[in-house]
Amino acid sequence: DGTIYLSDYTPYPFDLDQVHLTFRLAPSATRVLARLHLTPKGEGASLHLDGEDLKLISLGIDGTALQPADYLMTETGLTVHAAALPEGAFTLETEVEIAPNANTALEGLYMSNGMYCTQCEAEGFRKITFYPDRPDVMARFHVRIEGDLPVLLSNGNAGASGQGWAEWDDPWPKPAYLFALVAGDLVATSGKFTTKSGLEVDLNIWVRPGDEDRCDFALESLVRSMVWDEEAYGREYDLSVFNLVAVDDFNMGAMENKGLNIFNSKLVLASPETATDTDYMRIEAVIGHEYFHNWTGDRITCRDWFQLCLKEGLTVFRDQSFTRDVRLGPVKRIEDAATLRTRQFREDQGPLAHPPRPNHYREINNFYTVTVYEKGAEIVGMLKRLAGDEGYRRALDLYFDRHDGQACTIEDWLKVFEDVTGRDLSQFALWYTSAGTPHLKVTDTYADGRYTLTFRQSTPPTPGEAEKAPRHIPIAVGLLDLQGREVLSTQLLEMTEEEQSFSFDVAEKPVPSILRDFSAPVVLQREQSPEEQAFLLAHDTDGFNRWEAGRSLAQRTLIDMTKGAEPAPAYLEAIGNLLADDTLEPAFIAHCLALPGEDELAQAIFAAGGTPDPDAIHRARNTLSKAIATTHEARLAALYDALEVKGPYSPDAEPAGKRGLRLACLSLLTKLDGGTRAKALFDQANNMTESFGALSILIRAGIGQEASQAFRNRWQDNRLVMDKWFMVEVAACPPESAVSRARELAQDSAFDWKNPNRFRALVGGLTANHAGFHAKDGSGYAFLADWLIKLDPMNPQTAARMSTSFETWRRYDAPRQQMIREELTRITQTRGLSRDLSEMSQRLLG
Ligand code: B3K
Ligand code: ZN
Repeated sequence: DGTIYLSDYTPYPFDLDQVHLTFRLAPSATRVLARLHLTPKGEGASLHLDGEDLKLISLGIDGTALQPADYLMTETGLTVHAAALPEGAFTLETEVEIAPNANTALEGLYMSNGMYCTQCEAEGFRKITFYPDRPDVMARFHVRIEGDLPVLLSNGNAGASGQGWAEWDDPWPKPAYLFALVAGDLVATSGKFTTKSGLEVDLNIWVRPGDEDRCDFALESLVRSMVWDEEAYGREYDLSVFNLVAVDDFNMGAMENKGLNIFNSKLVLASPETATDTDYMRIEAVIGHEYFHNWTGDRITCRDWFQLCLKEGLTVFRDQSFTRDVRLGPVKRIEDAATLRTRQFREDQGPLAHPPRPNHYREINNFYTVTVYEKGAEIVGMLKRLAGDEGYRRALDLYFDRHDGQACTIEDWLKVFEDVTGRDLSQFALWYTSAGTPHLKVTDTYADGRYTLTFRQSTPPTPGEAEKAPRHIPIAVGLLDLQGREVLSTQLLEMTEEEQSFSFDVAEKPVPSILRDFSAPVVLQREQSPEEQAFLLAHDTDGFNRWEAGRSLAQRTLIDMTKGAEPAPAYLEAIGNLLADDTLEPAFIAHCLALPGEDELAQAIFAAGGTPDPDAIHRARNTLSKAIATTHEARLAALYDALEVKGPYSPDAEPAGKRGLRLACLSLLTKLDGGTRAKALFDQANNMTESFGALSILIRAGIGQEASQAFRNRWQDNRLVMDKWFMVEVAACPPESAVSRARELAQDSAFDWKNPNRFRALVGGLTANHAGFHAKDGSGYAFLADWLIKLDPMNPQTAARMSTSFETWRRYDAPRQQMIREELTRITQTRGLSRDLSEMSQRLLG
């Protein structure tokens, strides 16, 4: 069935050192001429090149055309028989024709608003020319672009150019997935950077004319990233130019092509009026991420796609550390851990669970997942804890020394840590090769001055893995006395057995703070009273665990409320203490005030053996918010007034934290004031954070119509802001009208469903509305399935990605399960389904 297995890996039988490409651009008939300099590694191998949707114009070797009997062409590639190959090195010449303007999948060479651009990862280069399209074939690229457009870009350093043509040379060998080409009418915001060793680098952020006033922050972020990588990892940039281009039609966030990063425009363009604090933060993080790939991805790449998390997990870990260093540290850890738990634990809990390094796939694009990225980053974080800061730095230095210019595996990566620390990481390697989230049960005893913590680990089964071996789990622990003083500062316990105990000498029975800083991606299971949780929320010296205590308290309160309980007084009181504590960062308080999301609650209820009721969850959250507001109205109102940020907008962490907390207060106060404050803020706001924040709050309260209309009128010509509008209209809409609102908007003339951002805004807006998507009559499921089926022939990648909203189906009651299964079955039975969506829907059905 086309499944590809890790165990089938074999090296490519040819060396490819140089590649010459000439592009003659034309929207419906671009010609691509390729010359590949190949040297066989052994004898007798035939030459296989990947190629899809290519019209072959000519094919020759060393200047002589090949005859039909010399080769075989199929839907997926071209094989030149061994007998037709000369002995020793040779040059293969091909010319093909492709149609960028017909490329709606946005993979390969395609067009977006009159501009040519490429997306080659994972296997898009084979839609450009015949080539060994695999990451372990690394070559030096020389590119010539011919086209009647003012800006013509490719990887590496600029070569000769003239009217209507330009040449580019990339001195660094790279796999084809890092190739990029951009051609269009573009303008640059430019800067300069001098590396530590004195290399002068031109920096350019390229955008469509009209967007150039929203590029400054992207440029600043790039410079910050370059400085940070020199300081934190000793990594310098290695070309005389770094180009970054913003594109409106893009399947994902961004792409790390060597020297020519291509970005979804939503992750580049920002001005105070159009971008929120969260947008600014995302932009900085993703610019960092793609830039950091230059070393962890480009200079050292993956041997095969099973190793994807070698570059992605490490690079996410690097971008998270970057954000932590340049913004507010502890809050960033809370955000990253919370994302991991809501999204990656959810993946592990369902039919799509897979190891960070999978061992088989049908369509690799389906494996750009939270497990590969975010869990991959957690694994790097655990390695760092085990190796220590200094050991980690030495391991990374060795990794860069030993593997620069290579295509590597997870084994290579773990080996540098083994060599540097002298540890045996064979058990640790299970984090990469096995799926699932370990559950860690904790019990404690105290006797004769000895406090003992006992941990028992077990991992629920995942598809294809019934039995799970114990993992190597780093558990950071601290102990507090009853006054909240630390009697044991953070220690790292290393658990390797199924059950293990650790003892400490302490004068009185302490309160433990376990899994500090979220030291391992596991589910902690422990008996804890609401009083103990409230105590830790008030006193824990570890920022993450402090937040975590409040989170668990909120979660248990809400779950009890879905069964009819009243809001827990312990929780309401704890929130009051938090609001009164002016030693805390506003951003931290804001995170503590945010209730667990509806989907997260559904996940927790299911994990505890229950069946979530989406409407009851929605009601419980509303009721609890209202109870918080009523109990603490005066304090919230005072905070709301005190937190006003005056003066010109700055996206820095401090004012952003204040705005965040202020909006959290506003959201609660709106339960009581009929929207007076939110309407006033909406009218006065001079930045998108507050304008959009107020709008969302009004829509959520069911009183957003006027504001929504005004917002739309004001921003109808701004694509990125209109995406926000589509999203919030459905995501924040009261659940009972979510599906009808989504249907209405799908008919709206501004709903350009072929644009991935707009599609995700509307369809993703519905799936983000938990109780709306899970409407009892199944209309939410039908809406999603209809749109996936419609989008799939156009853009399989985005369709497949959006299908993951169905991954939670086993959580719900029998009628809902039945309806989702029917929708998934309808999808699998659709004729001509893409490999992407067909693999996903089959796996989803399980
Ligand atoms: N490496 C790209 C993702 C490519 C996705 C292909 N379907 C972006 C990133 O992780 O930096
Ligand atoms: Zn990446």
